[in-house]
Amino acid sequence: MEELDKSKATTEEDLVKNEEQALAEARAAYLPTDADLEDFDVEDTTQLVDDENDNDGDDNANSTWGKSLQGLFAQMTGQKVLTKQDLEAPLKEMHKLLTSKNVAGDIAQQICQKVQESLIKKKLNSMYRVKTAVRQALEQVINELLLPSTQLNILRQVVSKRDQASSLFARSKTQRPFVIVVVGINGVGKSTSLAKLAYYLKSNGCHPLLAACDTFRSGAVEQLSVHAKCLGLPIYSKGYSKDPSLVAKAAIEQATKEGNDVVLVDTAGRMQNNLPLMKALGKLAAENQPDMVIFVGEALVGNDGIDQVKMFDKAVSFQNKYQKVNAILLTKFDTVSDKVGAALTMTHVTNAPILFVGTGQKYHHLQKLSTNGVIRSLFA
Ligand SMILES: Nc1nc2c(ncn2[C@@H]2O[C@H](COP(=O)(O)OP(=O)(O)O)[C@@H](O)[C@H]2O)c(=O)[nH]1
Ligand SMILES: [Mg+2]
Repeated sequence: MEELDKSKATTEEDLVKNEEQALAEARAAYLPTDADLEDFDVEDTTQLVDDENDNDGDDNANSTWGKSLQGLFAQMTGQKVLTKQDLEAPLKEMHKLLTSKNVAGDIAQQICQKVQESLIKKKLNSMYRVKTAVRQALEQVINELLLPSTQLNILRQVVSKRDQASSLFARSKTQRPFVIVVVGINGVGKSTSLAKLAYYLKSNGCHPLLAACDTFRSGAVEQLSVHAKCLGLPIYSKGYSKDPSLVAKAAIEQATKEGNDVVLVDTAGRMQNNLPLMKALGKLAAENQPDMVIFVGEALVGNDGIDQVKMFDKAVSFQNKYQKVNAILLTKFDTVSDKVGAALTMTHVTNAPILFVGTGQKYHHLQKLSTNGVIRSLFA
């Protein structure tokens, strides 16, 4: 109905009024209010999962963790040295638990294997010790999984490139900005997440330019343009049916001239098995050499997530082996709080860290993911 009303708008005044109203609605939907921001901190992972009462001991049998492990390891009370046999049944339970939380089967297997390796032949003489040992072993394994070899801090990277440029070229405006490309299948939240990243970077003193390189899906350019207006940021767009790689290139050139320190490139969603579209993405990556490629996926994705992230990683590196998926952003975390499996699975498959998780539709709904949060969610 609203669509029809809009098409009836005959005078220019009506059009402007409609546009203003749409923008006001978008602002209300996306921009956080002062009250929203009062307790907000992107680093504060307690907002995802409450870590407040976290302590190693876990001797509190009333905690969920305590209960889970009591069930899993009750049979071990009184054991002196843990053997492979002792661990078999409880690890099978742990495997079941992990897969029920969406951890892909073979990743769950590897986690259990590592926990087993670190516990076998350990001398333990009380229930309390078993629980602590298992928790520590699991924490260690998950820590290694979630913090792969490359740690990354998007803000530090953008600022560091900018500072390097300003000292080297004394603001000659010839140094390329930091370029970020978001990739993923349709509807996972790429454009929304891109807007959230822009909000985060702007709030921290950066000057982003949005590049509308989803030249495929009808409405995508307008959607990004609404975000740009809400955020008070510039956008580079050339409409539809254009080669997204060329649009990105032109956007980077404009940002270089205008002194924007970071370009956020939106791309069209595509299924990972759509070869022509995946090739186009490879071309965009090879021709524009982004500093960071972020794979955006839904937190609730199951085993398909492995295939998705692998295929995108392959596509991005297709024409340039130095390009890869550098980071993962998991969206809609607010709708699947206990399904943290995708985080573990995807990080393991790509060795790319989870940059942020999306926790809602507003711009400030972006959070870092803590190991403790993941462990608590797994055993909640
Ligand atoms: N609840 C929730 N919704 C989200 C989140 N991120 C994105 N969305 C919603 O997911 C839908 C698709 O988002 P969009 O950015 O257009 O996806 P794209 O096709 O990948 O660009 C929109 O309705 C967004 O508001 C999130 O973290 N939580
Ligand atoms: Mg989009």
